[in-house]
Amino acid sequence: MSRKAVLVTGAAGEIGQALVQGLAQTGDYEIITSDLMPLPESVRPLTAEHVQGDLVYRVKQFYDYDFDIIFHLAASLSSKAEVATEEAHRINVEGTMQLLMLAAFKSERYDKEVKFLFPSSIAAYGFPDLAAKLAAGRVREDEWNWPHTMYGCNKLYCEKLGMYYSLYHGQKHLNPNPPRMLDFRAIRFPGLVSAYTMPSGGTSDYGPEMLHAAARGEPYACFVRPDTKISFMAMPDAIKALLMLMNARRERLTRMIYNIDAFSLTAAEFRERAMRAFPGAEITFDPNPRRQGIVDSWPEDVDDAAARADWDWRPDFDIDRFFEEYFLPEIRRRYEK
Ligand code: AKB
Repeated sequence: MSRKAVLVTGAAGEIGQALVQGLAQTGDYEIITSDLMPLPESVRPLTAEHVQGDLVYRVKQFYDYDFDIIFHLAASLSSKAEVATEEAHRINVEGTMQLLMLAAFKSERYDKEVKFLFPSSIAAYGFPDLAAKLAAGRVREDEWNWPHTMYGCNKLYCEKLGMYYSLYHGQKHLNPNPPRMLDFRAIRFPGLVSAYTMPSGGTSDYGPEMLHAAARGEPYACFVRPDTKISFMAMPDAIKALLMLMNARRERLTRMIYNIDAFSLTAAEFRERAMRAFPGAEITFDPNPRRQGIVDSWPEDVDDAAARADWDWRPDFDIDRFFEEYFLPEIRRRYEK
């Protein structure tokens, strides 16, 4: 069986590196990557080609390739996007639009539904104030879609663009014999934590930053209050979810945008777990009002019933398994070296 051609943008980022490894393990894909940065040596041998540069200007180059699947991960994350809003809009929206146009063109031209996998975010939600967040509890996909950040607005809008290109582009669905349209699928990710890589530019970064600092024996001042609570997930579960959604049968999917959930915890609980594992750790709290405001607008927890029903989503790592079976053994091994 010939291998499917997959494009992974943002491949040098946290999700990108882990996804390339996950795809490569299956042996079923020819992996082409792109990123502003060179690919780290740990993943370079797993790919057929890496295109380095700004996606918005590089996308034309990809019209020569025959992709079956596109994972569009390149993005400017929430904290960074808030200080460079115009640039974030260009990267997050223009980059996505260019790739959607490419996928739409390929789908129609070659009469195949190019799959377009998009990592959206809990940043697509937005509560007017903390009281509303606490009262809401677990939110469903169509609730509270009022993001407070440029990044959240970009993600929500790109979800809509993906749906448009999948269903209505050029109003072609009204043709008697409509052409093939691309197959858009998105996951709203919570904060992700990897034992191998560090996030940069996000606002959920306090979780992984705190744990990595504690493991390295460095002091850490957490930029949100101890009571701040949002959902988090182990990176291997995030990759599992992307691969599961990629493989899900289209007839089973009742929506294009899915929440997924693993565990929620407060910053104080993160600290408690870090102190238990690394008793000498120095972790203090020094909230930054802007970053605090962003996390206060995100849900404490999300309802992932649709993902569970439609494509059998279940995380492997709840909070205990995350610490005991994934993060702590891996990070100890890493920093002991
Ligand atoms: C961020 O903090 O911006 C991201 C996210 C939650 O999408 N990690």
